[in-house]
Amino acid sequence: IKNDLILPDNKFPKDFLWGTATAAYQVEGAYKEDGRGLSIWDTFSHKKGNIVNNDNGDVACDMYHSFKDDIKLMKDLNTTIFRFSISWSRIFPDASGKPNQKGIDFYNRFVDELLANDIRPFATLYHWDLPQYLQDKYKGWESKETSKAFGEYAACIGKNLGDRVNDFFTINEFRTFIEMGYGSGVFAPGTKLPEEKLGQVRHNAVLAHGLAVQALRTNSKNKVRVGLADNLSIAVPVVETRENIKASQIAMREINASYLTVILEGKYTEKYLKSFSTNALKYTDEELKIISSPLDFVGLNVYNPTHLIEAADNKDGYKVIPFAKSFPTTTSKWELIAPEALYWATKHVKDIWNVNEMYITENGSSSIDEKTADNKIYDTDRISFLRNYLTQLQRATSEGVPVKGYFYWSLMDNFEWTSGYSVTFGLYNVDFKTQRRYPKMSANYFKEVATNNKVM
Ligand code: PNW
Repeated sequence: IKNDLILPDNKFPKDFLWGTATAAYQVEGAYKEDGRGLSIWDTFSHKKGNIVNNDNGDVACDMYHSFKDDIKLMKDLNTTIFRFSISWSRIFPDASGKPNQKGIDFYNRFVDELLANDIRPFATLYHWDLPQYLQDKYKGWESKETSKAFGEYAACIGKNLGDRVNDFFTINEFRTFIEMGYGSGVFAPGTKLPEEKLGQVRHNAVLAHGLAVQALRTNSKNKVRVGLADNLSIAVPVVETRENIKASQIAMREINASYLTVILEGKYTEKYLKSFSTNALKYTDEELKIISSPLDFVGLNVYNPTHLIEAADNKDGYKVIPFAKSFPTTTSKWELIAPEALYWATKHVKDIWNVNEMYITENGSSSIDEKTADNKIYDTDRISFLRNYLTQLQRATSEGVPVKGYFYWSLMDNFEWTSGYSVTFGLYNVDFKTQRRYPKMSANYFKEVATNNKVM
């Protein structure tokens, strides 16, 4: 063996930031404490048959009480940023419109503890837990009243946290909560609308985003930075030829027409508008302006590619190639494993829309996580997943794609929506009987990555 071993040169840029992410309903628990109101996810998960094992988020990881210890875990990982979400119904529990001081105080304590530990907080305002009274009163996102209410909530957060939290994401994953919550109805609130009506729900949600961007800026003491956390649809060139890459750019704008495209361009694409009959989509030019309020950065949740693209001589300029039946996935069937999705998501966003600051707001693997007799978890598939995805992210940053940080989903196992606690994404395993946390082998892996700022 030679002793002049040359290590791979796969560093991330010098100031690249590493962190983890969670969401309120998935980790906090304490669902009735300190005046919290119910959200649509409480209602949905309390109804038998909606969630695997009829699990719910009443207790979850109990982070409402354990956050000081959990912040130590972030330190143990050598991470310096953390993405969490604020529970809207802790702040505005009911239709009275009066903010709940105890709810605000919880986030004050939480943020102060992060700052005391030199961890920079990135707060998401909406991670799907709509206050139930807005669903009852207005049918939730079916109404622009909910968009307005979101703007008022954002103003309140700006006033109360905008002196210490400098970085905000408005809304997490439009596509998931709208298509699944109001389209197929498998997520809360369980509404099933036809495509024709879904367009309005999407519009109301991007309008809410725009109103929140403005409200955060006007009401915060500091000059806060604002973006969103979007799980954009990702067009991957099936073979990386110049023609296919161009075709995948064209596809990218169309498949994201209702969310990222309108937010970054201030208009819907012609093709998208044509898919609705006259007057099915109610919006004004003024609203398009609000929706496209300038952002400081764009957050991308990236797990899987959604479209494989080839160039084509047709009216669209591209052709969608099907995923093979045997395409590999993680334990979540929707999570197709294709690390290049991370490269193409970020590169396309830069090339198409000239975005000059991006964060990977989520990326992670759901694995089986078997425990050995001595409570160890050798989640080597997750390590391999991470190495492959991060290699593609490093490929992007080394070409100058302006990604400034990465949040692993998730810090710990938590309430995985309709899968309850049966699907796990964490770097830490949680024993939900004792609330003890155990680092998986991937926690060590991620710590090495964060410490060395390179793919390991
Ligand atoms: C995202 N799908 O959700 C969310 O932002 C997280 O809250 C969640 O825990 C994480 O990804 C892992 O699932 C998704 O069915 C949930 O395609 C479902 C899907 C996609 C994303």
